[in-house]
Amino acid sequence: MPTRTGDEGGHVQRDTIVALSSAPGKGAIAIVRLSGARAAEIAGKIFHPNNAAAPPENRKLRVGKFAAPGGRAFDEGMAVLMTGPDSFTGEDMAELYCHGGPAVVQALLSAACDAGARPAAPGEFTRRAFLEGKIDLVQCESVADLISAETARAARAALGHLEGGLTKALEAIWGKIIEVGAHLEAAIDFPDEFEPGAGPAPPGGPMGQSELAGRFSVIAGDLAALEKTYRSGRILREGGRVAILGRPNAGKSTLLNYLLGTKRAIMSPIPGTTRDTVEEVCDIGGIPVRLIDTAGLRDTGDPVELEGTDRARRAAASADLCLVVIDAAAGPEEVEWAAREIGGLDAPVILAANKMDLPRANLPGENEIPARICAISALTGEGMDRLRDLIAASLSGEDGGGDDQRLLTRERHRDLVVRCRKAAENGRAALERGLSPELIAVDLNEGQRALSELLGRDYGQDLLDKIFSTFCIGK
Ligand SMILES: Nc1nc2c(ncn2[C@@H]2O[C@H](COP(=O)(O)OP(=O)(O)OP(=O)(O)O)[C@@H](O)[C@H]2O)c(=O)[nH]1
Ligand SMILES: [Mg+2]
Repeated sequence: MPTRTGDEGGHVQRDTIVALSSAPGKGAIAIVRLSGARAAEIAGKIFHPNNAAAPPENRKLRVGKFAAPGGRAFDEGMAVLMTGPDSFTGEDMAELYCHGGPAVVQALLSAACDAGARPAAPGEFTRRAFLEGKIDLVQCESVADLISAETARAARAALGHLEGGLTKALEAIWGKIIEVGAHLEAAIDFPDEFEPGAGPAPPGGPMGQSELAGRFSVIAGDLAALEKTYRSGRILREGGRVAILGRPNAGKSTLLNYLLGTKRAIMSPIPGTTRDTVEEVCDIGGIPVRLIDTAGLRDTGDPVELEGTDRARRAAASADLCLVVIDAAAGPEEVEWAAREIGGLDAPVILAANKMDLPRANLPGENEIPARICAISALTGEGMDRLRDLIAASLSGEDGGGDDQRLLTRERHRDLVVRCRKAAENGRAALERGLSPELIAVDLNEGQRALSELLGRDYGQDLLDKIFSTFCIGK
């Protein structure tokens, strides 16, 4: 593993930080954490174990009382010391378990500061874990993702990243880049064997030009495959936006309510009932889905309704998937409208042919509608399992269905993977143009830099500030 080139790294003595690590508000118990060289000393000043005669032991929970330095006890609870480097941050840490009321927590935080600690910045514990080399940057991000995961599947995916799933995939590519780099170095030293048409490399010698070009293609291909996972990875992390669109009275609000299992939106036989967008999150196939009910689309002179249809269009423009709902009993004009409407949408579309419970309902033919068609009744629930499966499949994408443990989940990941892939493609093109190994090494270095930044082997203060500023305090 290369050394990191950031400006904060290494095993330096940092000041000792303190924060509430459990959720704020009232609860049975709250957890306050300390990390830094003075963690044990500060904990010793504010926590007084009942069996004070016994010496403190690493990782052993003790019962006792909390008090400000030199002050009277304000709570009783438990505390544990965890010495570095085998702690989460890699530094000495203490965890204090007090009663979970705001007054007690505030008293404990103040006591810790009086004893010499400093309030932690957002994500500072995780930042220290990174700086101590306990986890890489992709794993740091997954800590935040695990905390904010809204479905069990999203949480499992974040845990997979924390356990190194994506890191392993990136390291495999890193290994291939290093190997190509070694051959390029050799080619710089033995230029004759690098000539076009020189044939396979002699044992121990540098690879020939075409073999190297092949290696660049493999690296670019691996990166392109990762790149394709970004849509499903982002959706699993942030949630997928699904806009429900259709003409007035098609049953959009009834469908929203059925999928949510609550009467969130007003439903009525009067066309034009929904005026504003109505958004709510639900779990579909383990994916957090933000369903957006919209106003029925029709030409109108009513300014309020017009604003509603504008909002519907905006919801469609920013959606990951559009659910176009038609009243399947309304005749061919409804199907023609849907076909025209779908033609103008950018996002993938599923056509929900609703009201299939009505005797005169007709399912449109595949040739009539340029989208997946699903027959449903939002009133009876018919076809809803299939609709959920289609929504989940569309949001997971072809490449997301396989392995949730190695998805690109953030724009930062995607941008750096694209940068690395382009460098590999440039390297291959340079080889094909017969450029010198020195010039090809420039592309390779660029690719290496992008991967280094992704894993946090090469970072600046600004990058860390940007990433950790989105964390909560206490993590
Ligand atoms: N028979 C039957 N009626 C339905 C079905 N879905 C909705 N309806 C009825 O259709 C009418 C309109 O339903 P809504 O859900 O309010 O329709 P909407 O598309 O939200 O309408 P707007 O908000 O006006 O755009 C209501 O009377 C619903 O009970 C269905 O699957 N079968
Ligand atoms: Mg409605």
